[in-house]
Parts: sequence; C-alpha cells; structure tokens
Amino acid sequence: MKKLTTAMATLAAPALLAVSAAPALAAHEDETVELMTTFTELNDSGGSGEAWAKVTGNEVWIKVEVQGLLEGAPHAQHIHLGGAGECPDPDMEGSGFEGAIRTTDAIDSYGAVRVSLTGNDADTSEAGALDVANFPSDGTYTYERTFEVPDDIAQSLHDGQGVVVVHGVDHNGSGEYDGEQMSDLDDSLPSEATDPALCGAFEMGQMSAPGGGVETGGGSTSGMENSGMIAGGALLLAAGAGAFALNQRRRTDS
Ligand SMILES: [Cu+2]
Repeated sequence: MKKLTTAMATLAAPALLAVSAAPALAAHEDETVELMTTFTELNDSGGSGEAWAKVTGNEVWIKVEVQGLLEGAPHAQHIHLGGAGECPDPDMEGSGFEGAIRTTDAIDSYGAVRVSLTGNDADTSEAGALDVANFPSDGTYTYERTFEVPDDIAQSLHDGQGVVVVHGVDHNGSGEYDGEQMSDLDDSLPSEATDPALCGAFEMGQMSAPGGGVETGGGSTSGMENSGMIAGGALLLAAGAGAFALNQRRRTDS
C-alpha cells in the first residue's frame, strides 16, 4: 500500500500541472467555478450570514444562509452585477431614514439586479426583483436553488463577479415594514422593504485559482474554499490512481 501511495503521489503531480494549465484551453461551458461570500451587515439590520454558489456553464447552484433579519417580512435577495463588484462602506451616508443606505445609493458599488433569488420556481431574472411573494419571509432562513442564467451573467459569474444583496430593514424597530419614506425601487412599498440589509461580494474558491497553494491546518478559511480544495485533491488522486492502474495493466500484459 505504501508503494501504491507513493506511485499515486508522483502521478498526481503531473496531473496537477495539467489542471493548472487547463483554464486557458478548456471550453467555458465545461468549467465549474465555486464562489462564496460572508455577508457584511448594512443599515444596522442585525443580520449576518453567508452565500455559496457553484456555476457550471449557464447553470447556477446557490445557497444563502441568513440569520437575524426582520421576522415575518419578505427579504428580496439578488445577485447584483455591473458595479465595482463590491459592497458599500456600511458607514456611508445614504438618502434613507436617518442616513440609511437605500438600494440605489450603493449602485456604483454593487451594480444593478441581474438575478432574483426567488423560490417556488418563480422567475429568477431581474423582472422578479420585487417578487415579494416568492422571497424568504423569515428573519433566519436557508435558501437553495439551481437555475439557468443568460450567457452574459454566466460569464460574469465565471469571472468571479457578482454581489449578493439581501434587502429589508426595520429601521424604526416597529416590527414591520413601514415609515414615511417610500422605496427608491417601487414607490408603493415602504423604503424599509427594499433597503439593503446584507451584502457580500463573491470571491472565487481556491479550486478555481491554481497557484494559491494548498494550505493545511490552522487556516481561517472555511466552507466552500476548503471543500473545493478537498474535492480537487480527491479528483487528482483519482486521476493518478487511474493512470497507475493503466500502467500496472500494461506492465502485466507485456
Ligand atoms: Cu438586490
């Protein structure tokens, strides 16, 4: 077994080089990128959470975990694109309630809504941006869905772009969306219903960024990045083992 392990290790090394060189040549549609982000709290929403995505061609799998937002009120959630690909400074002065950041205040940072993270098989395009009936309506929730996106959005996600924004903030602590100010996105809704509560700019998982090296133990990264590395390692080992088996067979045959 020790011999086998050593053989696999030596075989895995050239495989690693091949994988590192692959992105320049491989067809875009066959590539998978893994993205993740930890949310920044905006507008003192009280929320926190994380999001993960896996994009293969035009297919997007996404998971969003949120804690601590207003209970019993819909939370619109989107992938925004086309801005600087980042979240606004939580301390920025906005045009909302007592300086709150309204959605359009930070559009230069995170861009416009391109994907609506709806449930119930509802429309995931920007047309569903305020589809309140099909967004999570708890303060703490886990959302998961797989769907297709148009080419330009897929390309942006493959490039590691995309900012996840979760909306809905109870500025005045009334326990519901209310207040004098109306939303900058839909003037039939209170601004509280659409003001951003959480924001996270997607970052590429390590699997998609060869050259970063494999870090073991004591790291502060967790979740997708690590599982991506583990999956990548397993794949390389499997490839190595396959090559080893072939070599063995050839050797036995001759
Ligand atoms: Cu949004």
